[in-house]
Amino acid sequence: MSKTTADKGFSTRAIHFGYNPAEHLGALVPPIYTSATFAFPDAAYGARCFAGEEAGYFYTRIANPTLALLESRLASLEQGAGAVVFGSGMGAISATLWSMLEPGDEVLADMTLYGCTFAFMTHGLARFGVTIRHVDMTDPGAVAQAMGPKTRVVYFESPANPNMRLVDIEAVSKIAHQGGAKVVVDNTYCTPYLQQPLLLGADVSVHSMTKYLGGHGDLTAGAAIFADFDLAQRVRLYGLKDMTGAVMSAQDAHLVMRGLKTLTLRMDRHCQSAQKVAELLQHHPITQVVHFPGLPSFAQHALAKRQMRQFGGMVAFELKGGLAAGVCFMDALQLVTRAVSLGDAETLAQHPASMTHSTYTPEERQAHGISDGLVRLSIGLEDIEDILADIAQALDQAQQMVAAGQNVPSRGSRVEFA
Ligand code: 3LM
Repeated sequence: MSKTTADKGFSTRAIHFGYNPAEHLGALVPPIYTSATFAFPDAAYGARCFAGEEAGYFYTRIANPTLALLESRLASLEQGAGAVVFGSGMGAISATLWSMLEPGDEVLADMTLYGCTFAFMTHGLARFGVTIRHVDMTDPGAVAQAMGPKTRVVYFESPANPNMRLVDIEAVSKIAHQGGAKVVVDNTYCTPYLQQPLLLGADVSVHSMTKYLGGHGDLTAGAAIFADFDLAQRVRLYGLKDMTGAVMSAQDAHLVMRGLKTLTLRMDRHCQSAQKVAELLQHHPITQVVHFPGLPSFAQHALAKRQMRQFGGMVAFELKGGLAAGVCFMDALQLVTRAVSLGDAETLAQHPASMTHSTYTPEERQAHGISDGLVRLSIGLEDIEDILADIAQALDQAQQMVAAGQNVPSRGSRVEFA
């Protein structure tokens, strides 16, 4: 029997849920089961496992004790009926959607999606007879208008990567359910600590655990958490087992569970520091616009306060002087690291149009609200004074470049578009 922590607080469950050292020779940290396969006591038992008549472990691509512990912990944290973990966030997204859709079905997706999710839909699913329609989900009325008889899945991120637009999860879930569709929310930016989509009516919450859940930039993993256990089983036995094989390693599951132990502490710090960075950006004369849900000037600030526990660790902004000024800013950074990904201890800066969202054509980016001048920051855990000082000096350099009338980046950097 595991220690009963189901009724305990979020941090307690993130540390203890589903595990009792007394059942594992007293080991404080859960053992890592690296075995790919599991011995059958006799042939009939093996046959029953394959027939789904035995609950035992038999092959890690389907289930593994270390992965199962992480899955139960994630389901507890986001109050789902079940969870499935994957080898990447894209593994989670693709396995989930492969399992929910058939040729002829339609997905309603928000305008702004992470670049590879957009590519999976438009270059992937669309080739297999699924219609993808994009609608501005910041307006729930637009979702109601767009729902059709073939709409099976309503899919969005909130906040959206990279421009931070929010979607009212509760309102859109109601509309989707009225039309007979299921709702999948990418909750990567928030983690289960900041936002709980299933409690707001969504059916599935997907995560790239490569980001805040792992938290240290040293693993690639994904998860899907389900309101309905039967759908979780379908995604495991079809989307994971047969369609993608995107299985997570037990070592990485151990690292994610280590990350979960400090999730609330890290998120509190990411959020506090991001607020300060957003305020610095807002007050700098070179800044054109800052996208951060915690700023009172953010168009959806009221929704953010209602739907999110805090405002997250991601900030996006544009400088006067557009792309050239943004590139100058990025190249002037000394402490902040130029890299894609997010949710790490290190503060990271990247340029969505040429990096994470280069899967969109320039025309698509324009239509989908991803402007060429946008710069994205993932605020890390360094001392806030050091983060602010580095960003301030890089902003000053960009300002000097713009004031000098230069419209090419100072160090000869070039950003090319596909
Ligand atoms: C990035 N994002 O820098 P993996 N959903 C969201 C994401 O942001 C991501 C995924 C899913 C970034 C990765 S870009 C080459 C680097 C909201 C990933 C996919 O498969 O674990 O990478 O997650 O924005």
